[in-house]
Amino acid sequence: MFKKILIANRGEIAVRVIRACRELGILSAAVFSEVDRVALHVLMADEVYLIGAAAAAESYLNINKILDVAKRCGADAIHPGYGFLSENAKFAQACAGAGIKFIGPSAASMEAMGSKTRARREMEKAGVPFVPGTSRALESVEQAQDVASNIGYPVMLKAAAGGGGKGMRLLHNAHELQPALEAAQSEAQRAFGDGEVYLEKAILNPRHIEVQVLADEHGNTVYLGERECSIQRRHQKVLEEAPSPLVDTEMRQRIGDVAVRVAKAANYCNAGTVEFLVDAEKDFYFLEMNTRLQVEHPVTELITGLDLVHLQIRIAAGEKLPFRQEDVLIRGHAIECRIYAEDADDNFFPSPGKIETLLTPAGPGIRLDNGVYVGWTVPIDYDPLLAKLIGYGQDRQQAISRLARALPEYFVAGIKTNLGLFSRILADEDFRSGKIDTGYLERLLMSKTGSKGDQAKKEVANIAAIAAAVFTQLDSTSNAAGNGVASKAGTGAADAATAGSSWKRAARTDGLM
Ligand code: MV4
Repeated sequence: MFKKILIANRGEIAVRVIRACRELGILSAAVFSEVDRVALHVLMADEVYLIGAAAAAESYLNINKILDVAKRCGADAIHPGYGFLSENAKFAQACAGAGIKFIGPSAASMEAMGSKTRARREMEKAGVPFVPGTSRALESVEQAQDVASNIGYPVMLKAAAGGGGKGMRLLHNAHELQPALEAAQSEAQRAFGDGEVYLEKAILNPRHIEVQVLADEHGNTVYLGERECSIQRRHQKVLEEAPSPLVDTEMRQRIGDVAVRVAKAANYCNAGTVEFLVDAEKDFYFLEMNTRLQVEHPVTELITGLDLVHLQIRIAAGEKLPFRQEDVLIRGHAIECRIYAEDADDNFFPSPGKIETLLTPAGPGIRLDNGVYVGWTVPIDYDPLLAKLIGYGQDRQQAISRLARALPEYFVAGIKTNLGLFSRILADEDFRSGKIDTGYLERLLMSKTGSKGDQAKKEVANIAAIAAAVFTQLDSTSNAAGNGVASKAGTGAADAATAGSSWKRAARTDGLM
């Protein structure tokens, strides 16, 4: 087993990996940028290394600096988390070249899935259902119009190097196609350095369902059920659940078998996710494969009882999967809320700043994967995900009621968050009856009981009043923030305790410089 793992990431996912390392008896080494000197992952890791300026290109995306630290500190493996370098084939290759194990798939598997047209060709060979369309670059307007009229409008024009919806266009007729083709090609060239675009039949208001797969280096590949990820806004997922309310046992097995076929076709190793579009008839089509651990992995962990990060590490260390497909049992239901520092009243714009108060929920069936603490300043430089609140129950109803109970326990002051959105979704009739597709959230946000509605305002005022009372109570007995600011004289023991912990933190912070 590895002795030390370097974590090439930040925020809640870095914390998640540090926890897994500690449980496995592996030392964790964190890297951090200048604005992350006292970030939570830096306070929690066994060793920490400053790698550069806030700009990701200078720090969390800098392959040379990260590999340099890994070699210097003697790490035997690197966990990339999600985002940043997690799907960068050059990075995976460079790790292999330096004799450091990349905890993820091979560079070759990443490349096979990186080009969407190449992935479509691979899936065709493997007999995997995919959306009708082209699997090669479009060469001319005439050819594009031929293809489009054959598959039938509406069609989707997509960038081969894209993914996640970037550079995607919905076209209703041949007149729209001509100008869109050239625009899409030059946009893709600018965004990805690759102007290749292709066409697919458009599936209107699809559901987005993805399947978690795990593969070891000994040829064993399993699926761990699906996640329903249709609740998103502008290609940013907001709430995910497992299992999908749409999928029954029979469909789970079929879509799971297809996902395993996808992974095998890519010669895939470690944890990965196969994305599908599902139409109104419940027919599903391969969309793309994400070659990393995903943000929403906890919902799969809760319904399978497996620890995906442990398994990633064990697989990377060369171990065999410790179970077979028939041993994977799905039990209960889990729902994840992505808590972002963003302003719901201002188009969900990022809302960085200092966290002045933080009350976090707990209790039965509640898991919080958190990346922040009170007194810390959320920088503007990265994705504004603060934490993931996950509710688990014996069934969907209980998962919903536990989350609905936990959400009002959650209070963040100093920055704006999207917390208010989740109570709304959980109370919504369509959500409760599982009537969700990729257009769901936009419809909810457009509907009458908007975020500025009276009800929502009242609820926020109530929560604020309770939180203020709690905070006042805490503040009168000790320095709740523990930030080293002297409390009023005469509080004796509380002062000493606070001083101790902040001194400890100050000492620790000094050590980093
Ligand atoms: C589609 C589609 C409809 N038809 N492809 C958006 C993200 C990217 N991974 C693919 N996406 C879509 N591709 C065809 N042929 C609709 C979407 C889509 C979508 C997919 C998943 C989750 C949310 C979405 C929101 C809008 C559009």
